[in-house]
Amino acid sequence: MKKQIPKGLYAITAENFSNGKDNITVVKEMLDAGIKVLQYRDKHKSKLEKFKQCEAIRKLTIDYKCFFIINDDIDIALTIQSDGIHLGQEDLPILKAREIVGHNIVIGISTHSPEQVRSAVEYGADYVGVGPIYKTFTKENVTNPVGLEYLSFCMKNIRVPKVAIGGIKLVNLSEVCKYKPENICMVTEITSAKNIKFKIKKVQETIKND
Ligand code: TZP
Ligand code: MG
Repeated sequence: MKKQIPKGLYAITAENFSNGKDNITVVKEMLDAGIKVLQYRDKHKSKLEKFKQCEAIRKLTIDYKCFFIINDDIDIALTIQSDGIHLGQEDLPILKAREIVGHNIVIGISTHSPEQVRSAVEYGADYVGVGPIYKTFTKENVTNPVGLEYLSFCMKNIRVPKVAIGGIKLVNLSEVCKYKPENICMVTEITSAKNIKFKIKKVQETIKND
């Protein structure tokens, strides 16, 4: 059976926004708090540093039964056998990525417009990122916010799982939940929280109750 991204909260590493903690420390806290979908994203480290962190995280995510996705690095994803790979609009085309990873690794694609999301599905994306919903300072060269309107379009027209992302915080989570995306992604709201476990608990409660 083909792997599927579990529904719910989707966390992403962001070492620059982690109160001085390294990715491994933050990931351990996230896993202890019950995170079931995690993406490794690091735009500054060398390939070797990323590989070492991903190798350690792969072991942890297996122990904690957490779905593990790697951003950008298909070679690392294949080497450590992650559950998924996440690509942007300027990465390898989906068909080429699929030729490399096959069907045992899920492919997720960031999308920012109806054209992009339709094309992502047509070429076989297993899930799509939908965002940035709100303004965010976490990602460099990020596109302008697409708003809840684009999320609404995707919910009505796109059959693969939708991951809402970008500027989502505990304070605006309820309005995103109204659209019922399969996944909600928060980066800095979690990585920079003083108490990651408490923050995840609050987020999970809000997702469940909405
Ligand atoms: N892709 C689109 S927005 C974003 C990424 C990686 C960053 C979202 O970060 P935050 O801190 O949840 O706004
Ligand atoms: Mg990328």
